[in-house]
Amino acid sequence: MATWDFIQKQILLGDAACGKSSLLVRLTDNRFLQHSEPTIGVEFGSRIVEINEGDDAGKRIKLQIWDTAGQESFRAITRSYYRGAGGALLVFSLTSYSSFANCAGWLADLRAWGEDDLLVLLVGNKGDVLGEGEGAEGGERREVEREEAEEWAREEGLAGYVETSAKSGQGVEEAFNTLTRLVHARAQASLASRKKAGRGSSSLSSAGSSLPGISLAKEAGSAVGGRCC
Ligand SMILES: Nc1nc2c(ncn2[C@@H]2O[C@H](COP(=O)(O)OP(=O)(O)OP(=O)(O)O)[C@@H](O)[C@H]2O)c(=O)[nH]1
Ligand SMILES: [Mg+2]
Repeated sequence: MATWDFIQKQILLGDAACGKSSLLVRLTDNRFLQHSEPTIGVEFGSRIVEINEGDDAGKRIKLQIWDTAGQESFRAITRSYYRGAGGALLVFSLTSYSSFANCAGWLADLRAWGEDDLLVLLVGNKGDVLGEGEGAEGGERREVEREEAEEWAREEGLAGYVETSAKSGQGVEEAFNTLTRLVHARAQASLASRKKAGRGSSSLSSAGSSLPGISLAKEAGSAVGGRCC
């Protein structure tokens, strides 16, 4: 039976048709849907990520991923899922400049409705259609240069920028793993400083509500301790 030591919530957001659901399906099922349907409201996926360094090396994080609809008409619903997320993958398509330009609006939304210390990873998807990298098919023009995306991510203080292909799988694991480990490290640092300030133990009993994206340690669905992520 699958066990985990920590739980973390992440959200996927960005313009319609940039490939959010395809990234999730690639991560959770390792397959690609050529004709993926637009998401209605929100969908959910889950995956275990192992921590590879630091004090918690070898421990497992159960990642809960909420995949939101890019269509404007669902905005009120999808915003309600931002709460409690420790990480967000802000996705655009490398073949659509407008989907990149719209990331500013998505980020403003996240800042208005998400947790204060939410970590955001910028993701440029559909790398395979550019004729670059492993599994690339070519045929479409790159409309967003890597440098521009990296610079914007830096200016906005985001956790970083990665390029992916849900079709070939390139960069997908890296994107989710990177964000998960960064959120975990930040949560642990925050926990340590709270403990130092003498407020650690009491705030841990509220199942992750005190720190974004984290919750009590669990084993096979039942709480086994009071440790936070
Ligand atoms: N070539 C290529 N096509 C992709 C990739 N990711 C997604 N697509 C295609 O792009 C279309 C939209 O993908 P979705 O994953 O449904 O997009 P979405 O962002 O979830 O869209 P909404 O749910 O409407 O917000 C589908 O036809 C996918 O097959 C990719 O990495 N490469
Ligand atoms: Mg979708």
